[in-house]
Amino acid sequence: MKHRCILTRYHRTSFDIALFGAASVGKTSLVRRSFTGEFEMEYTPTVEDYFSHEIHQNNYVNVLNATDCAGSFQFPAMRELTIRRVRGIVLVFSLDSEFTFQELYRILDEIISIRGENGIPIVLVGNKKDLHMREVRGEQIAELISRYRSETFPLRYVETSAKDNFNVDEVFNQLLVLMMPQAPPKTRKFKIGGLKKAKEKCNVM
Ligand SMILES: Nc1nc2c(ncn2[C@@H]2O[C@H](COP(=O)(O)OP(=O)(O)OP(=O)(O)O)[C@@H](O)[C@H]2O)c(=O)[nH]1
Ligand SMILES: [Mg+2]
Repeated sequence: MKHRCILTRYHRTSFDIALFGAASVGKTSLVRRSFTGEFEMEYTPTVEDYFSHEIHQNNYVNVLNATDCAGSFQFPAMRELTIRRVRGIVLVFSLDSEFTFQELYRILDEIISIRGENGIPIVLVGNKKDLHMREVRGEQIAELISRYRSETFPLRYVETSAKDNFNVDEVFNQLLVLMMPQAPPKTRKFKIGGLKKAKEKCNVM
């Protein structure tokens, strides 16, 4: 009798990403909502926090290691280190606050000055869509995108509500798509379940 083993191989790739944006725009709420399914109405300012999440697609496992940064500009050295280290950035403003949108210019200028010609993929997020109190016009967003989007700084835009769980996973999926072409460094193949699991998958012919 012939035994033919079908081993399920998974390609596992890790991506370090970071969330930036003004205070209280919903960075923590977005990453929590997408990674754990939870949402808190109560506001607790972040100093720096870390979240990890696996996205499974066929035989691929993409691990997102997210650094959730402080909204205030109190920690420039920490921020610079994070911008140098990560492979993708989620940049959040609140659709009901013109001030939080204007802050993006400052953050984008900083990202560009630090990353230089190496560039980095960015997903721009207009959050709190559920509030229906829009202070930021579509033309303003289009203007910012056309000013900063380039081959080295690919940029996509998503409108979300962390509260209503609207479009939240889309943010991280879009960032993955932008990061994919430069994937390899941390890619490795592995077999789930070790020998026992592999034996269970043997087809007897
Ligand atoms: N209505 C509404 N409220 C939201 C939404 N997302 C977040 N919030 C609320 O906005 C407040 C701030 O949310 P956080 O996620 O803590 O904001 P943050 O950007 O992490 O703030 P910092 O950590 O201070 O930078 C909290 O009270 C959240 O409940 C949303 O989509 N809609
Ligand atoms: Mg936070």
